[in-house]
Amino acid sequence: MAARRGALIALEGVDRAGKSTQCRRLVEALRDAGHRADLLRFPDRTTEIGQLISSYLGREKNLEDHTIHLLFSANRWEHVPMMKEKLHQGITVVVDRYAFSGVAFTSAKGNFGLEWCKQPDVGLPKPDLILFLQLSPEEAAERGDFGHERYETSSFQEKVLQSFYCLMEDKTLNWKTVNASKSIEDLHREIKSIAEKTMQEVQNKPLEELWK
Ligand code: NYM
Ligand code: MG
Repeated sequence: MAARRGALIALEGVDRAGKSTQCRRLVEALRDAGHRADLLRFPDRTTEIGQLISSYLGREKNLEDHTIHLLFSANRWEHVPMMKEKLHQGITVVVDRYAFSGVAFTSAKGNFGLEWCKQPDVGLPKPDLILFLQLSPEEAAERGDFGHERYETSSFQEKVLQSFYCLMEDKTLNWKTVNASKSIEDLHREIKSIAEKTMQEVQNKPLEELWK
């Protein structure tokens, strides 16, 4: 029998929904429970491509809209060999944002169709679970000022949310919406339990390809 594989779990949602906190908590809790788990975040600003992305987000650099979209995708692809290796070794990989942020943010710019936006990410490892941390734009605003990076305005985030809703209509993907206005602790418990159930369910199933 083939060795059990790890699960690929993505956390998505608008800015300030608490994704990074919940990703960290999830990986810690899975490790404490004896599972092997690793955290990845996209964009990964540490690579050469990631540094370009970071200077774009920080407005030090202007990049044409298609170009930055492709760089975000390339930043995912450069991690694919390592992600596959981990998953096949039985390590669960938790990703803080994935291709869905890529599509939602670019398509929120208005002059991009969803289909064009999805193409560069077709064939990436398909997440076994996508947890969508749902928070209304009003609640996000109540969490204090947005940062100063590109995209960090409530009007843009509103459009991003609408794009996420379109992506969530795809029933070939395992989207689970969780209420991100709950306390960190309650949300963590809910996420951990959904994640463990998924890990159990997919351990003997092949890893699939996204949007293929
Ligand atoms: N973002 C993130 C994109 O526009 N496309 C992508 O493919 C990804 C992964 O980058 N506002 C946007 C969403 C965020 C910004 O993310 C930086 P973070 O999680 O704040 O570092
Ligand atoms: Mg941010």
